[in-house]
Amino acid sequence: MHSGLEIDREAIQNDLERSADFGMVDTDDGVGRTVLTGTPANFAARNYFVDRMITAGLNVSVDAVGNITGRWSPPECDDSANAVAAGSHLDSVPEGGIFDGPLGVYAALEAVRTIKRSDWNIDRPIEVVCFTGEEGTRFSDGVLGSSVAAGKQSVEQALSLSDGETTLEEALEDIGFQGDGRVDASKWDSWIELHIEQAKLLERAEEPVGVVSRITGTTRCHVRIEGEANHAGTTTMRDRDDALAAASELILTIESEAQDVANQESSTAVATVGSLNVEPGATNVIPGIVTLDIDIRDVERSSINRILQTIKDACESIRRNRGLTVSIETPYDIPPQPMTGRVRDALQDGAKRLDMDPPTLSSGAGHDTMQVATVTDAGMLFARSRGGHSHSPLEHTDWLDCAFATQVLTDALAELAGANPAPTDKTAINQS
Ligand code: HGY
Ligand code: MN
Ligand code: MN
Repeated sequence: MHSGLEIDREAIQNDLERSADFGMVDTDDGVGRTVLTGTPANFAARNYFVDRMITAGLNVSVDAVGNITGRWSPPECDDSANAVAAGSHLDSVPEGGIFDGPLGVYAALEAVRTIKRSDWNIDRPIEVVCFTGEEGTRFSDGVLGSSVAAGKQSVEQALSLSDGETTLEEALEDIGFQGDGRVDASKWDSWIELHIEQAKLLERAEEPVGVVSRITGTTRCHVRIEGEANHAGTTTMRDRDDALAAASELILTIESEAQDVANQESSTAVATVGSLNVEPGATNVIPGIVTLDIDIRDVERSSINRILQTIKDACESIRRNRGLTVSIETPYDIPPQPMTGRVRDALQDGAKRLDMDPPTLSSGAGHDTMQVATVTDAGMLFARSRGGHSHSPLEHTDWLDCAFATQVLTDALAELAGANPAPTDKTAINQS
């Protein structure tokens, strides 16, 4: 590590343990957190983060979709230069873990605190960022704040998103985090996100950290199948238009196609029917309407296209063979995203200064970085996940691994910000 840039391990652990208090839920699997965008738990998590950034002397701002930025631009740096940014998200899935998101946010803050208290100068400002609604469990399909920061959707479009009762704008107003303007990721020099791996590769390799080469593409389909609700006892089998039986055909076709693609073309191809809704949903009524949501992913675009085509063909055969009405939309379609060499190199340099030689690996999970990487140089660092668990209270990353990863992030950020040892005759520049 750059000498004099040792992080404070306790500080990052304290921040993460405190962050875990917000939206804490007790489950059979242990203690998790539920922090959905715009809820009181989200308010508490955001507020604590803002307090910690103010305490660290950063200049805090909140944009119109609730993205939070803490900026450090010390006197000796060029305030007009494009900033180096780092961060992640503070929202969670229901009963999620305490590291998915907060690790990246608080590691970025600790990195700035470390450089700030050191004898190093930086050439570029550094910004610590928390994006709104990465998980998409309440509004949109995910990566919400970063999609606005990357110009993928307008502030107006985002604010009008609704959970069926409340718009994002109202939810953010409720918690006092509906600010002004827009974080513009294209203005950054570069971006790094530290995140838990949420898989088992680093654990199997006995490595604490890994450098991400590319992030999977994700396409989500919403399918609606309309049959005819009818009496389960008096409707003969040949007189039925059973929407759930038709959906079951589709679901098994999706599974077998994804298995074929994974076996034949790309082992990282996956497809999941994550939600299914049956109407009217009574035991003695033939299902009239079924809606299902499908999540298709791979680091190869060709795999996603092949699975998507099979889904469309299967919908067509349900129309033709069963005479049902089938509609399919793909409102969420993010291509696979390679990470930038310059940022990957800075992360590898940081790890090498700690005598580590981290593996490179692709990400099967989606992240805010896949949006940011479309408009600036971007990279990700993974920290080992115990048992690969995530999106559950079983999610855990050892504190030493959190420290290692935060140290690598700090070194990489320092490198990208042009950190250099302050001249020894440094006047008493007010660093606060
Ligand atoms: O769904 C994802 O891949 C991410 O964890 N939100
Ligand atoms: Mn997640
Ligand atoms: Mn995440």
